[in-house]
Amino acid sequence: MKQVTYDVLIIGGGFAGSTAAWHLANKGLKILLIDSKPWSRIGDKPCGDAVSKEHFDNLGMPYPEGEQLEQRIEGIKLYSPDMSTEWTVKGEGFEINAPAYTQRILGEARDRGVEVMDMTTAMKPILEDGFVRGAVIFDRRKEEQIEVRSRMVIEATGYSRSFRSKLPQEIPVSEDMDEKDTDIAYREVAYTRDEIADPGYLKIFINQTTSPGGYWWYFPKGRDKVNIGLGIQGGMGYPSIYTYYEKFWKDYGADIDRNRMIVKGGALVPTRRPLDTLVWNGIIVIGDSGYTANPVHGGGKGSAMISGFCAARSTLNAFEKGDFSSISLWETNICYNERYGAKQASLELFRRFLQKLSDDDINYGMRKKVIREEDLLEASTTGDLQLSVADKAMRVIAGLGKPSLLYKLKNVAQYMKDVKGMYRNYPSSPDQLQRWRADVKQLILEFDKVIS
Ligand code: FDA
Ligand code: PGT
Repeated sequence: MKQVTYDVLIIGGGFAGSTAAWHLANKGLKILLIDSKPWSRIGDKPCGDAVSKEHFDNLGMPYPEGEQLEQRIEGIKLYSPDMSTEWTVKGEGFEINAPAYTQRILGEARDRGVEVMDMTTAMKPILEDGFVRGAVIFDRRKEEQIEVRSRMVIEATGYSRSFRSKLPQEIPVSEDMDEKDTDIAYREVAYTRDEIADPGYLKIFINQTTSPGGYWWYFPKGRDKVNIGLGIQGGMGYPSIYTYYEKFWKDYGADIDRNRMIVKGGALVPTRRPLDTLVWNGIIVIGDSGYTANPVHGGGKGSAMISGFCAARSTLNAFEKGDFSSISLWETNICYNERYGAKQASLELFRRFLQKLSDDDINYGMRKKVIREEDLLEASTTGDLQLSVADKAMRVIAGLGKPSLLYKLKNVAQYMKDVKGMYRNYPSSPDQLQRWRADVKQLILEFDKVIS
């Protein structure tokens, strides 16, 4: 078999992998990025395509422009199940053309020296002395297997987790997930018959009947094009996602012309805290494969970028030290958890709570502003649901007269705070991981009992 050697092998060129490549390019390392897709389809995966502007600012990444940008976003409108309450959350963002933007980022990385092989799949890891030392890959253009030896592998295979799932179980980054910690999501992008009235706003419709454990969305891509779809919780034995789509699409997007469809498709969204560790000897896992999406709204492109940035930073440091062990790469976890992971843990609990609410609870909660829109924004931006908010909510709920899951809100806020505290005390080295992980699991078990 042909053998080649690189410093870094990046597997997957989606938002996570291409961001890592972009930040690593031109830094004196020999880098290979591979993706199973042909170049023209890189970045093309089922997605709502909405990304907050802040992520680009925080990471020094270029804004989408030209064909990469389909609509500037000014905020999100959130609708209660009975449609009687509309909340508006202000915030700048972009509705992007994901393939165009991803190919731009990857193209810039390639221009600055990163080698890119499309139509090439990582088949299996090369493992030696407990270290990941590369991968056997298959190049579909030349129909040949190649052994790629590298000091480091950055695993960015998306929700398929197709590389890290082949690692032995004793390597912590092989950790699997519970299907209930996912949403199954499906979307169509199509032209509309009428002009969209306020294309600057993303619309999110919460309804446990039409999208149990998730929501419907209507994300404009200009005045006459829209990305419309829904998520439902995985592992619950619900009917297929298509059944829901076919049954309810007219409730949310009556104006779409399905004869003028541009693209359709579905995929999984992880809705949990990140992998307990994103690194092990010789490997960093990023993006959906590392469960980096936001547990409450399912958006994962911004946090995939954060994880790519953190991976690049610690990879550069590892090369400076000449040490690719889990201890050396550990700072990836610290970097990611500080920037997003701790908030995810807190929002995982919030998500578990929200998914148990009935439509009546949500109608009531939104109408009476048990939580106000700014509190929801604050919670989904920082992961903090203030206890003062929960206190106020208790006073509102006191007038409710019937027992409700909403009564548990104060407990929920406390647990969210506690789990964030645990992430603030994230282990400083791998040897403390097992203990910490057991504590986090214990807290989640306890929380589930409280809200059951
Ligand atoms: P991504 O899946 O993009 O990339 C992985 C890449 O790895 C792919 O290109 C694949 O071909 C490649 N690959 C996999 N295995 C390989 C192998 N063995 N060898 C070589 N290549 C391999 N997020 C958001 O921010 N805003 C939104 O509006 C939405 N909406 C939304 C809707 C729907 C329907 C879904 C399913 C998801 C969303 N998300 C979202 C989530 C978002 O799409 C997701 O979090 C990111 O795209 C994840 O980016 P990654 O780079 O991690 O994976
Ligand atoms: C309830 C479980 C839901 C499970 C998930 C469903 C999966 C569906 C499929 C995924 C579709 C993805 C849509 C992505 C939307 C992007 C939203 C967005 O960009 O949000 C911004 C940015 O957040 P960020 O975390 O990326 O960045 C933070 C910061 O900018 C950078 O540090 C923030 O805006 C919001 O968060 C608005 C709130 C959205 C809430 C979604 C609905 C939740 C349901 C709430 C019910 C409330 C009821 C209360 C009653 C008490």
